[in-house]
Amino acid sequence: MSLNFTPAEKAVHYPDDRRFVLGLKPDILIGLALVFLTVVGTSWAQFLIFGLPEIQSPTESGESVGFPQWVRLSHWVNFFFLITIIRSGLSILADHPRLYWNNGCTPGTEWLRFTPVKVPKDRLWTAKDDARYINPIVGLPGYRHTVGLARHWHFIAVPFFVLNGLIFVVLLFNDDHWKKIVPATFQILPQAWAYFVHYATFHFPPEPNGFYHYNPLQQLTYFAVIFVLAPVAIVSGMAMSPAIENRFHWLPKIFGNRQGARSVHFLVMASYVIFLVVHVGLVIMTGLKRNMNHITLGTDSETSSLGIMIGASIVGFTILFAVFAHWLSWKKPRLLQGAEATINGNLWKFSIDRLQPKAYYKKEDITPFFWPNGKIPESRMWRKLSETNFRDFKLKVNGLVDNPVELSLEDLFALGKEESITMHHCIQGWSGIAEWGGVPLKQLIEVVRPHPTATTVVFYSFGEGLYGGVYYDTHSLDNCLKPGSLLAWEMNYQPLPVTYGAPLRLRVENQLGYKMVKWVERIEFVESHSTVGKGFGGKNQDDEYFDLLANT
Ligand SMILES: Nc1nc2c(c(=O)[nH]1)N[C@H]1C(S)=C(S)[C@@H](COP(=O)(O)O)O[C@H]1N2
Ligand SMILES: [Mo]
Repeated sequence: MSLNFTPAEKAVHYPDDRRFVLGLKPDILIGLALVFLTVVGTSWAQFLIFGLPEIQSPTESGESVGFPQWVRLSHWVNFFFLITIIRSGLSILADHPRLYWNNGCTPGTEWLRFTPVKVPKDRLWTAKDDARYINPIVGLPGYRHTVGLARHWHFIAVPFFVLNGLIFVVLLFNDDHWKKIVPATFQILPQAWAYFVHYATFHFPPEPNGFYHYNPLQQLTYFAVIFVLAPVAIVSGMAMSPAIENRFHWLPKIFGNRQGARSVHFLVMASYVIFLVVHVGLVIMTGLKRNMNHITLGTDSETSSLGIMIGASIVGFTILFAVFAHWLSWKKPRLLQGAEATINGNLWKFSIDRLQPKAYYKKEDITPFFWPNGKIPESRMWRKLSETNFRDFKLKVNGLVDNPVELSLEDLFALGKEESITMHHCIQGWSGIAEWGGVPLKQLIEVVRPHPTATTVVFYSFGEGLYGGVYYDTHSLDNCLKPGSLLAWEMNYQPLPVTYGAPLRLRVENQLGYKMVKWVERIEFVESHSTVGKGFGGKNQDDEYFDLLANT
């Protein structure tokens, strides 16, 4: 399928520089190599000195035999959604191809990066400049800077993945089937090690028939995938949401901080991929026919090829779906945007969007680095204003209000100032903590007195969006009235620098960064976002299919 990118789209999505590199911090690489060598070396030492450890034949009984229908079904449903989640996750990751353990995402401190680029210090290098290309066969939808659509796939698949997992776990404990997966005694550990020594020294251990028992290492692994990887994926994912992070500070702290949660989320994905490769490898090597009959038909036949055929069809379906998803992403992106708004947008609107952000960061938490984003305005008007330090700047506030006003910076200063230290969450994945000082939107709203019909506030920028046209975004009146919603002229106790949005930039906490318009020119109160721009609630929503509500 040809995508016929316009030159502007090609520059964003299919740039000339499509190199992929994997940069792991040397000390982490050495650490990983040491762990690997120690474990495998110990296995070899044991084998060479004492011989292969003895494998006990399983003695437990009373387990449920075979693979009931719900196990087989949820296994394949899980496979399907896992693939979708991993592929879309990789596309999201490529939009900020660096992983850190610090909140400020200082370039150079990443423990893992997927870009050859060293962030230049002598010129403006925005987070959008930093996004990387990912092959659309690997990522969904792939290419470069497709985070809006990638998130739709990710978040549409997640509820199904979680629901399927919950149903599986409930049914697991509904009868004796859990005994097949949950280890009953610590005795399993030495036996799992015995199996590991076999594999690590290239000996095939005697494999029990999985229809009746798993081998101890296999059992432990399945247990960990279900009861460790999945919950950690869910919790670390939730910890990245600005609305959740702002209210439940302890959640990202489980992982050190918000970037720790992001790193762990990645490590879970990597573990899933490693599991998938080893799992499929062992399924093939330990009797493909029989194993496939177990997991598709629920029979223990050694001869029938039907299981393989069904399994291959499911894999084929997953591949076909990937082709369909590619088509949908590029030909019907609004459909995806709409589906996400219907499924998750509504869910957020009535749950986490209602949370009140709490200000819990202190001056010491301010990060030494803060990625910039967006295009500095190029209009003559803004340049002229900026050259004279915005002396002649007048913020126009109008629309459905009783008292439309035009306010100079002096007028705004006189309205009162509030400070807040908050974490900024960019949709691309990076974060930063800064102090913002400015007039609370609440104050401004009291001055202009919106009509009862005004539910939405539009913030227009002097600057343009990625593909040209005025940058703007909209917020519900409710969110503008929340604590921390400011029109800021101060950043980290200094006048707001041009790069970060002078003369005024918006702060509305609980939302992602793209909702925080920089270089604000005017404000308008309207009945609905659908009458502004292309009608999707903001420049990025119009042009890049981002979400109207950005709580996650
Ligand atoms: N006018 C304008 N405002 C904008 C943007 C932009 O492109 N143009 N980018 C948004 C995005 S995606 C982010 S993450 C933040 C970045 O703010 P910062 O540069 O202070 O980090 O600004 C937001 N406001
Ligand atoms: Mo952003």
